Amino acid sequence: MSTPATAVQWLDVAAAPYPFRLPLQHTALIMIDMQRDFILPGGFGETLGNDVARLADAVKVARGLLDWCRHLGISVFHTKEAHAADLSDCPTAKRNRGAPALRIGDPGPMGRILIDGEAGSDFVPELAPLPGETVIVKPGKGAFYATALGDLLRATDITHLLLAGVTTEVCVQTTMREANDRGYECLLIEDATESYFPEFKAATLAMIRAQGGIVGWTAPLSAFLTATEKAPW
Ligand code: C5J
Repeated sequence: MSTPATAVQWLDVAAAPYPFRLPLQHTALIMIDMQRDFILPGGFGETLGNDVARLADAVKVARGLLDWCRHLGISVFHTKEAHAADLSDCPTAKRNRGAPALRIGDPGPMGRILIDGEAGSDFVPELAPLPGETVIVKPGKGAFYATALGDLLRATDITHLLLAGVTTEVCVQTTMREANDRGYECLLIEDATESYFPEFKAATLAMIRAQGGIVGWTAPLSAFLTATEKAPW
């Protein structure tokens, strides 16, 4: 059955702590920091001492989510954590934190670490943005801090967000909390996000959906796919 251009199409996703209802035309996917610097050897994640291989499965699931959102016409935003070449947007505290093998801005195997425009800061090829999709370059962990994301979502009447990306307890959780405080209804796709630390991922998912969904909802990609298959339109 064809749908009038103005009719909102609703999806009911089996989620925790209870079903998540989203209006397709007012929903955006926020794909967070699927960059070589976090996912591939030689990048920022590995210089911090992490096993980046843990993220590979989430990249595959995120690709499925991305394909499905594109198919449904859901707006797609890709974020990347990256800094200006002169580091003017990188707080000294961030650069100096810890004892990494390479710091932000240092030359690494994929170019300067976490610098916008360098190969390492770019997206992994399977999750590269398509023309027309928005790329948000962010200097912090949250995608709303010091970016135009909030203005762009407001301008396009987005009320609901699907979230995916890396890492679960850092940039994904920070962004979801920022979005929740701004009044967005947020669903984190559980298997399209990953952490270098399995226990941190589990704790983040539990925190998000605790207390009646104090930060939002979580569901596996399969639940989102099933919801679209069951949709009456
Ligand atoms: C981190 C991120 N982990 N994208 N960034 O430093 O989660």
